[in-house]
Amino acid sequence: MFSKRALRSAIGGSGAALLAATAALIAVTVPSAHAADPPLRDLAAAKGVYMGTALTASEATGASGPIAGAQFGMVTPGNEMKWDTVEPSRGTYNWAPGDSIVNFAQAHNMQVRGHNLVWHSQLPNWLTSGSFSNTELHSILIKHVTDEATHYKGKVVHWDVVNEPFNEDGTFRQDLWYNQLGSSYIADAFTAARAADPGAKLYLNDYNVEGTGPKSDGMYNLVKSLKQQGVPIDGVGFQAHLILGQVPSTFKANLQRFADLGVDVAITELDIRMQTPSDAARLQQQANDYTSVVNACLGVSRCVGITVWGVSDATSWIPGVFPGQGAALLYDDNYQPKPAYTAVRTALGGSTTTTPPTTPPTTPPTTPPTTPPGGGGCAVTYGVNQWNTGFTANLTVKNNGSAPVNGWTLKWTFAPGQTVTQAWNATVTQSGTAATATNLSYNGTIAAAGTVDFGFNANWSGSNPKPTGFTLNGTACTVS
Ligand code: 9MR
Repeated sequence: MFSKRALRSAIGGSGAALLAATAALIAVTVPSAHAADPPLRDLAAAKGVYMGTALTASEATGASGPIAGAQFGMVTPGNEMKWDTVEPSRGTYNWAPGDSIVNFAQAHNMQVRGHNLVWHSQLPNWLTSGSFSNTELHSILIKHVTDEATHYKGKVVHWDVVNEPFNEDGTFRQDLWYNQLGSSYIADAFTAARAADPGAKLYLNDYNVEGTGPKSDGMYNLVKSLKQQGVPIDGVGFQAHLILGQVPSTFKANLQRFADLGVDVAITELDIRMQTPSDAARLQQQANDYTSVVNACLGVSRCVGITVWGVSDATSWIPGVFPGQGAALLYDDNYQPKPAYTAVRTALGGSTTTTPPTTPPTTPPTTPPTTPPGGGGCAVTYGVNQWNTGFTANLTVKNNGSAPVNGWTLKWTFAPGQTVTQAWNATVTQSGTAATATNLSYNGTIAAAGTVDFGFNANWSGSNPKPTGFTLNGTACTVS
């Protein structure tokens, strides 16, 4: 059957079809050393994780933009959803910067990690110098969380609800929130975020918590207690602003112990800084370090993805904060991929030797229905690309009705020997020859006369005919 990771259906993985199709092609005709590798986002999706990047609005319109759109399936706004940008004066919201990142994401078929709702930093002056009573501060906090999560409802898949609440010794940071409201501000923020956007996964996020130690222990104890209290926390983000040669050896075990509390884990702000200028030895060490981080995530089934904190060394935050250090990302100052890029690609199952395409297509080609049936019902187009004993299927499901379909389940019957191994843009389960695909959170609506695409990889034996008996929410579909 399926691994848990495969059943997570490759978040952001619409391009996995391209990967699989490319892999199929390679297997038959093309020497792999010369094949253009799929982008990181597709390699990650094929592993059941996402690969993301931070992006500021100015980076999105600059040289980082095309790389981000091509290589990454998730985007975190670098600054555009922080309090000082979003609510520069009390009760007045400035959504345009954050919206621009959402629009960029949608234009590039990426998902969005919202960052962040509550933090001690990048707060507007009216808030930090307002001398509010505890009661008033609490209501300001809840209103901000509610209004921002509501504005981005359905557009943000993960929220960093509370960012960086810990001191290095694992005690709570003495910031505006803790000092006036006590640690209960954390639970209250999660509860408000869940009420505003029940569909978003809610994360606690911090740095220097990647390996076990006092700070990580503090976070562990908090997550355990939040879970015990029934506070709606779904995930823990490990920022991973790391130093060359210092990837904690306990990273994977630490991720696993949090996952064992019943939360997802994610690497949310990865960069690995070094003394600059870089040299070949440092870049190789960095490549090894990136490999270790990717492997730590891939080794934990509840690790859902990895976000690097920016595309290029040219615009990274690091030299401004750590003078003399930098070169921490996957692309150099000239936007060229570094050994670390190749290392990440290899760790995600890509090739070790090829030069990545700079602007690969991000959306797999889809085949529209060739014989649209009249009237209501549905039409399935089933495209297959097969080799030896495996195949990739890309399905387009058309709603021929005059009303939207909200939430969809497509069922069909395989031939004996056809077994799905991995799906994208849907959750696919199988019992014998009976298969069921259901929508993910972001593609549950099929407009009237609209379509939805998903796909899967599978094995076959004997013969590999087109499956039969397709039904959409119980209504029979034509198939072509
Ligand atoms: O990348 C962000 C940078 O542009 C800002 O100047 C900086 C200001 O605090 O915040 C950076 O992002 C931080 C993130 O929001 C939280 N974790 C640490 C990141 C690096 O400082």
